[in-house]
Amino acid sequence: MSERIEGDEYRVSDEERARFAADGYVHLRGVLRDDELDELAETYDRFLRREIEVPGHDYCDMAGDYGRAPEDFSIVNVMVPRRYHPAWQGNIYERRAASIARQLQGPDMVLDYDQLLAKQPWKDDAVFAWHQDMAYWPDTPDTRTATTWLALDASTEENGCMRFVPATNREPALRPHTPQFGGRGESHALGTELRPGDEVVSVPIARGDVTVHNERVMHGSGGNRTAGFRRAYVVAFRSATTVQTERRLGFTHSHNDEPEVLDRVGIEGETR
Ligand SMILES: O=C(O)CCC(=O)C(=O)O
Repeated sequence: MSERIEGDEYRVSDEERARFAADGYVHLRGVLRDDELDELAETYDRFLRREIEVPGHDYCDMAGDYGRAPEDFSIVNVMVPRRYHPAWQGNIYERRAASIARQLQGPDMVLDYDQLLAKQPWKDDAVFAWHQDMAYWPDTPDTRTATTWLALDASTEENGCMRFVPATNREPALRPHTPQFGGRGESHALGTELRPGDEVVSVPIARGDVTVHNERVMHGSGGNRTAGFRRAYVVAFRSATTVQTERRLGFTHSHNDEPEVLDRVGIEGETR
């Protein structure tokens, strides 16, 4: 059991804080206990069985276009699940992740959005394209972000764990991103290319561990070559003023946001 946990708090060490600042991501062990994970997984699986209704493009495949039939999805993506299942708001993961975000990025971090990313078994194409999260979002003066990625199943090389290119967060400009499966009306996924010399680090993590990444580090993940699901639960924190600005622009991270709002971000070749 993690001695780092005290109620809603998870204690991040100075070394982990330094690693997050330098590399753009960090692996934190033992953030949720087994009983806490079991309870979250029960609701998670209700989303996967579609017992909790998720409208429009907030239930989609991140490895294909919006035309794919749900039974063929490779990466089941549920956007903003706490909106569709309000009982999740304020759950233990949100509270502990908030304590982590504040230690990594400052006391003004607030929850911006949540997301479920479940790779179906035996899906070679359950590949999350290389990207920097900021390419998906409107430009704002303060971009600080802590995105916590919780493994509900052990996340391995074989089932498609997260991969990072350390220190890309310190490059002077975002890399150019392009839509992966047609325009913004046809799919949500954006991607960018590895460059010669990029060092790729795979980060397998245990059930109950999290990785935390910032808005600029380049990351992605490979297919699922196992008989089991790879279930991840993401909660992202940004500064209160940034979240206010996003909402003023009509940007909520829902894939059902107005098309003209989504069109303003993630444009081919755009750099910031
Ligand atoms: O779950 C994955 O493989 C990718 C997740 C991701 O890109 C993100 O949370 O920003």
